Amino acid sequence: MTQDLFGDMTDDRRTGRELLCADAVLLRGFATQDAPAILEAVAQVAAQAPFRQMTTPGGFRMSVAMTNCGPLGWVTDRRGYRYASRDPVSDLPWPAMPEVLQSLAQRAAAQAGFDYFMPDACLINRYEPGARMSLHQDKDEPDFSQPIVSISLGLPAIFLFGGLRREDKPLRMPLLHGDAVVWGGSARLRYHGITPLKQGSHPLTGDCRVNLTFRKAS
Ligand code: MD6
Ligand code: FE
Repeated sequence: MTQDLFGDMTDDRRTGRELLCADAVLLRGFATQDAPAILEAVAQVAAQAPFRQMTTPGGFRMSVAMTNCGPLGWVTDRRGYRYASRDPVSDLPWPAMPEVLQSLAQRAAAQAGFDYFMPDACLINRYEPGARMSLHQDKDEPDFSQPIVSISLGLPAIFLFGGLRREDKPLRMPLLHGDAVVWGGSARLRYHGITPLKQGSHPLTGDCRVNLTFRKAS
């Protein structure tokens, strides 16, 4: 783990900590060491619950392919956005959240000042070149006092980090392989998105970006 490499040094720049805004922290390289194990866990999840492009309530097919693990998974279809305990494709429960993922999310949250984070939902997003995520708020969870932990692997992406109103001009922040973002509190309902992924190749993921977001959804 990155913080162990730096021993007792707590200087923010050395530990790769950047404050995006109040209550949103970027932990550069937090997951780099664990990336092979994380990607192995993602492959195991996807073997049981394959990546699929879901449909928005408005009838559009998302460019990002998604799957989930843990007791709850985020889904969208013509009926709306929600959390569900079963994969609608197979009607089976989502795969259990692998320990390596659970522990990673808890450690990232604790680094950002959220102790005792117990995620019960892990949404896994896979972006191929051209895939994007338009500006949105994460508001399908019942308790906005709980943070969200986001891990980026593979190809880099530009994260759009807006305000509490859709019209607020977003910051553009590159998210690189191994980066973690933890946000909560006053940042929890900020609009955010991902610009269309650029072509490229990453040694661990090939031509894609994988993003994991951990939430308490019950
Ligand atoms: C992504 N992330 O990074 C999309 N949502 O691919 C999100 O939509 C997101 O990174 C809530 C909190 C953190 C995130
Ligand atoms: Fe989001």
